[in-house]
Amino acid sequence: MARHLITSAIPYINGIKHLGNLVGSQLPADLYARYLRQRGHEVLFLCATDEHGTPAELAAAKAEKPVDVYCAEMHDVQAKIADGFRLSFDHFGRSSSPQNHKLTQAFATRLAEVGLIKEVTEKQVYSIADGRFLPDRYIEGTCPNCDFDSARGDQCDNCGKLLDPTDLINPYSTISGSTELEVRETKHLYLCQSALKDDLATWIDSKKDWPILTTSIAKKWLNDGDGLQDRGITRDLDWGVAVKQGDQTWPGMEGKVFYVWFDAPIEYIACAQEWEDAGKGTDWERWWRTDKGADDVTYTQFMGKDNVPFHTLSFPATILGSQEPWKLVDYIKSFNYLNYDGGQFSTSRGRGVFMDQALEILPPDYWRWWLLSHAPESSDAEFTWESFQQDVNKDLSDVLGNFVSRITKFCRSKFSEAVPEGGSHGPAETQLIADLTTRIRAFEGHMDTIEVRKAAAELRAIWVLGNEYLQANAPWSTFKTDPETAAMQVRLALNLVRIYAVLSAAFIPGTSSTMIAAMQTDDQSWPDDVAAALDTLPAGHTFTVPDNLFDKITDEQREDWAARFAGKRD
Ligand code: B3M
Ligand code: ZN
Repeated sequence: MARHLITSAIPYINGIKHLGNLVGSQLPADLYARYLRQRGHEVLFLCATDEHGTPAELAAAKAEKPVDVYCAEMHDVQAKIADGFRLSFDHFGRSSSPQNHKLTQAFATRLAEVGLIKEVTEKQVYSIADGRFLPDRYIEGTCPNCDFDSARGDQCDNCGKLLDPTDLINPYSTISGSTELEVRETKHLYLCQSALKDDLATWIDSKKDWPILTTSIAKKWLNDGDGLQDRGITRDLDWGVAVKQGDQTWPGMEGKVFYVWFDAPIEYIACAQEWEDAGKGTDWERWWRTDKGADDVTYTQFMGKDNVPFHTLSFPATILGSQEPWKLVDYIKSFNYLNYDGGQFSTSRGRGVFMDQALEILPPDYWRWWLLSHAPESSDAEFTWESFQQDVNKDLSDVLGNFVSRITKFCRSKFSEAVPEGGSHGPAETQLIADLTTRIRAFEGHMDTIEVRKAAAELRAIWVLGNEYLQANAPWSTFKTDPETAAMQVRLALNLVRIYAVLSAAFIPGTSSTMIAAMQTDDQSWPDDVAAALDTLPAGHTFTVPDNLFDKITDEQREDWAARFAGKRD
């Protein structure tokens, strides 16, 4: 029994995430959290919405809502969808929480105390009409390279050229449209990450077991020099964590906020405080302070590959730089991208399936199963409707669903809705137990090391063993000549239904509950000893035949959905 802290990258507040986002952090984190709880470990699984920064401001403006109102609403929307997918967060927090404001300010204050903060004067575009400095993407104008008339201040979307706002011809503010812009000097706080380079390199080098994807990105940033430039941690925005030292405004930082990537990872800690303050648990420091017991905690983070530099360098720089006893991450599981049907998911073009839409058309387990069994671990993966239809129909309906339905219905028709008595194991059962044992141990190994695809493949193979056993031993034939042996075969298979429910729970929790309910048992103990687990439901134990566990996806549905989610053409 160990203690595991698990966090998923916290999704931006500006809109509903697509299936690629889901499989890149929240869903595999949920898989792992559920599995560890099942194995008897103490787990704290945290996620939140990432609510600050320019994207939140822009999205709120587009929705014509005050940004705080917009964020509160979108947080609820995302929380409901997360529930719909049965993501088992112990708390789903908000980076805009008072706890995170306070903690972010405390970290910056502490970093200044130890001499890791410097002030840098920069030149930035100021809009007189808007009365504010404009972030690069709040400025548009004509591209000096291709004449495109709405190139952004950081990049031209037409020709791709990286730009500086001062490169634009006829620049204007995207907030007001005003062209009354001028370049003014503004001061910002920088975190002296370069001073921590050796500490970070030593720490990363000590992580021999991390996925190659994680360490290769970390080392690239570390050694290119790029990632460890001292980094601006403040911005001229209204919405965010005010730059303060304790309760006092930071001299010269009036009206500024911390950069969203400075406060967002701190929310991993603040979220534990929110969890405690919401009355869901006690003693958050036990999870986060190594001087308060967190030395025993194993901390695992889940994220897409684009988030890796912030979690291997920037956030550890905040933690290490503070010289305070905060828990550092032990393992970073990162993911490549999931593409959609020959291209990318696109929010602006409505291309691909978004989380709310997915739940409108099918229950969560269909999605959980396909996404996890195709998790983009070693390379990018691709969602196609053909693959989705084929794999869901085969794995869930033909293999698992069919096994459960066949054996429960057969028992009801030839015996009763109770586990039958009589007969004893022979060589086929001994072999099956040996095969199941080997595969279940392999499954545990993959789950322990968070190899999601391998774990899914092993689980599928475990389901297949049951079908093959029924096929080869055919209790429906045995029954005619040797009802005792048939009773034994059926008893074994009914017990396998319970075992399958237990093993599958982290992947398909809804279906697992249905199976457990049908078997009318509270016993969800893990099959440590397969032979013993096959005796859990004794002769005479009653059950019910569940409704079909999965409906097959028809060709017509597949075609409808493919057309519906193809997105608007450019
Ligand atoms: N919100 C980016 C993302 O959702 C960002 C992650 C923050 S983790 C602290 O991909
Ligand atoms: Zn251009």
